[in-house]
Formats: sequence, C-alpha cells, structure tokens
Amino acid sequence: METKLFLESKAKEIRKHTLECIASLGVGHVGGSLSIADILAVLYFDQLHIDPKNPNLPDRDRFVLSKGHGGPAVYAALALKGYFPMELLSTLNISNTDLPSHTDKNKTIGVDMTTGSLGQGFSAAIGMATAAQLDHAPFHVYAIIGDGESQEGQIWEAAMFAGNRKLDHIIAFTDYNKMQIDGEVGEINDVRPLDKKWEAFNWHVQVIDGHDVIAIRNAILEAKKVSGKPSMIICNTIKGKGADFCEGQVGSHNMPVTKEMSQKAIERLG
Ligand SMILES: Cc1ncc(C[n+]2csc(CCOP(=O)(O)OP(=O)(O)O)c2C)c(N)n1
Ligand SMILES: [Mg+2]
Repeated sequence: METKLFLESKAKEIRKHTLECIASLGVGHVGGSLSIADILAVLYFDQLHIDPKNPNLPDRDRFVLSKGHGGPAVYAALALKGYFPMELLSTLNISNTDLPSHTDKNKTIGVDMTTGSLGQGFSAAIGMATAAQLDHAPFHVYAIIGDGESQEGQIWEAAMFAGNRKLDHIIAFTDYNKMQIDGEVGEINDVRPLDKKWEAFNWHVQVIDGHDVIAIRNAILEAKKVSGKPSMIICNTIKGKGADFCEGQVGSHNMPVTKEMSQKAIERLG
C-alpha cells in the first residue's frame, strides 16, 4: 500500500482505539490524545527503530510523551504495534492497571519515560539524547511536548542545554493545538513566536501541518540529516481532531466520553 494511505489508516486506527480506550473508563484526555494521533502513526509505523518482541533493545529509538496526559493515544499505538493485547486498552486508569491515564514506564511495556508533570519528560528525553551522543550510540530520541506545556520554564532550560550541546540525536515535536487545560494558549500565556524561540535556542526548526502524515514523515527525514543541532518540528494541530463531539473545543481536554459517543465518532471516522 502507498505510504500515505498506509499511515493514514494507522492514524485512523489509533484514533478509533483511543476513543474506545477512553470510553471504557467513561472520561479522559480525549482532545490532547487525538491531536497527536498522526505523529504517533508516523513514528510507530514508519520511523521508530523498535521491536515489540524485544522492548528493551539497548539501541532502540526512544519515545517520550512529555505531555503524558495523551497516554491513551500511545497505548493505542503500542497495542496496534503488538506490545500487548488490544483487550488491555479497556483497563485504562482502573485500579492496579498497567495503563494509567498518564504514561508510566514502570507500568507499561514499551513506554520509555514516566510523565505527567509537564516539562519534566522533555528534560528526561534530552538526558537520553545526551547519553546517545556521549556513547556514540545510533539511536534517536523522539519527544512530544504540548504548547501549553511550553509555558514551563523547564522546557527552555532543557532546550538551552540541547542547543549548547549540539544534541542531534533528539527530534522533538510541539503539538501546537493552540489550547491548554482551560483556555486558549494565546490568551492565557502566549508562546508565540514558537519558531523564533526554538531557533534562538540553536535548534533546527520546521513548521508543518501536524495532521499530514507525509509532511510529518518528510520533516523527520530532514531532521535525521541535520548534524550539530537538535530538531524541533512544530506541528499545527487541532485539539480533538477526528471526533466531531469535541474537535477544536477547549472542553475536549478531559471530558466524559460515553460508549455511544465513541461509537458514533468511530463510525464517522469511517
Ligand atoms: C507541572 C504541571 N502543571 C499542571 C498540570 C496540569 N495539566 C495537565 S494537562 C495541562 C494542559 C497542558 O496543555 P498542553 O500542553 O497544550 O496540552 P494539550 O492539552 O493541548 O494536550 C495542565 C495544565 C500538570 N500536569 N503538570
Ligand atoms: Mg495544547
């Protein structure tokens, strides 16, 4: 199958299973999970050098979801990739689950970093990329941060370090959906101009449509060729993308999702 169609079908599957996963609990971070589905499809089904049968492979690529509340979308990708049975997706955030609402490397096979406290996961990713550079290791570290998360001081501390160290093993994405927990990023504490900020911290910067799988793929391929600079791919996205009951709505951040809502949204996805 053509790459574009294949990756779009994977993104659709990630969206469907994310919706089912959240609906099994009845509430969850649906908006920020759906906005990263296309990035995850390209990473997990085209770019990441990983092996679900050997999840601790020393030279595997690492992936850190710094905006850890998007866990359900990562779980959908991991299940589709074969890390664990699909049935596990219906155990989201219940007592003693392996799938907590925020990604946790001590609980979920295939998760490389425990996240949820915004800003911290990105520093861990930069630490992994530093190790890769020092060890002359072949792997890349991929990370997704949020635009609201980009208000955290810790993001810029890590960004400055990575730029100064010329860490070309890190390829980061900003999920630039223009919304955070309780409003629009531009109104609460504007992060613009994001591209100029990252450039000023000595990062290689690209700005793309974060729902265009080929644009995402091409941006990663370009980032892999960059030497002596970390890479930031700013992805223009839409919160809740693909589920019409919440697409483009601030209220999609963490909301009730019934099985009926999820089923209807899945049918519309086609
Ligand atoms: C240090 C910290 N402060 C506050 C929160 C609560 N919180 C969880 S998600 C969120 C909004 C994040 O916005 P953004 O990064 O834009 O992610 P999106 O909602 O778009 O997925 C906040 C404030 C947190 N998890 N960590
Ligand atoms: Mg956001």
